[in-house]
Amino acid sequence: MKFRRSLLGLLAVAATLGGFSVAATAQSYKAEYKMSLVLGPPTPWGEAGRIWADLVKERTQGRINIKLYPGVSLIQGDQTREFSALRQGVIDMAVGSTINWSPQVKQLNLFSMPFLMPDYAAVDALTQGPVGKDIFATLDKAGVVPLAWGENGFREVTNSKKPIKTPEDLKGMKVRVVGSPIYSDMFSALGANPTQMSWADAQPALASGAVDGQENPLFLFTVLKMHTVGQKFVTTWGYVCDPLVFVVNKDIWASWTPADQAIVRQAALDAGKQEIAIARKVLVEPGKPVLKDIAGMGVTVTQLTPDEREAFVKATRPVYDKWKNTVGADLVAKAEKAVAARPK
Ligand code: X2X
Repeated sequence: MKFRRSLLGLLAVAATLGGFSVAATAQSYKAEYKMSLVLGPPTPWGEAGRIWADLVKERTQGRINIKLYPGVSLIQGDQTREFSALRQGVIDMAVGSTINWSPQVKQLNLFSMPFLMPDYAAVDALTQGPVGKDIFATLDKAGVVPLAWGENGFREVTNSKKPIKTPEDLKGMKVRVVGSPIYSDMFSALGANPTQMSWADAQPALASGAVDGQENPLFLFTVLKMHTVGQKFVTTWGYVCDPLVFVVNKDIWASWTPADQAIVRQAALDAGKQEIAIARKVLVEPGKPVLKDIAGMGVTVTQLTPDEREAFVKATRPVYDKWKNTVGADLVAKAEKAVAARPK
């Protein structure tokens, strides 16, 4: 008992000397930590959270217990408020999409710049290189502790009306877009009629026909059975890819011992790596099995030829140029360079 008390005292002193605002004693740990996610298991995104939480629990012998809150339920489904809620401590930790946090952290719009990343090697060249480091430094400055990258995926456009092969096919189409203005800009540039809404609102809007189309990774199309909400046409154009970021609220982070911080960080890195492999599996295996699954649901899958794709690149180029300054011209130039130098 005496030994224990002096040990705790020592830890508290060490924590104070280390500049922590909260004494890193076992007493400051919460019984349960709240992790926010837009999509839960069995989506890859949900698996990212589940694997992270499981690894942390196992490796801390239950000192850190994490409960998953999919559907961004801690903030009533309003995914664009997730970053602010994380900063304020309404949320303890999250695996979040760069899209949903980009209203607060404008540099994250980098990943939404149309046709910047042609393939997975390009995504990796950004997240796993100096650009990824810069973005983590920005997130840290913005008030959270970033730990690892995951992946939602390349976002493909789907609709209930007709195959999309040219920008003209999108003319007048009502498309649900995420709550980040660059998406409205892109779909407007393509002649569509974009409507911003949360994912929670998107599903009933698709089911009722209030909107004709949406864009999301194909993995979600099958897991969420989007053909049952009228989505009969899929076009693989790979215009953007949204990475996921594993983060922890700063005060929560400071309340953990350095040893537990190291465990949480390593668990995030391990979970991110596993999750990226899961998210890509159905798309990198020979014959892209996910496309066959979708076709098997009675859905028409349109794969653009390079020339057809180029028409979309051209039509969205003014949006790219406009957003370059918002994201930061230096960061965009660095990203373009990294993409050009990627291993092929
Ligand atoms: O809302 C979406 O489309 C989703 C689930 O992909 C995100 O949260 C970015």
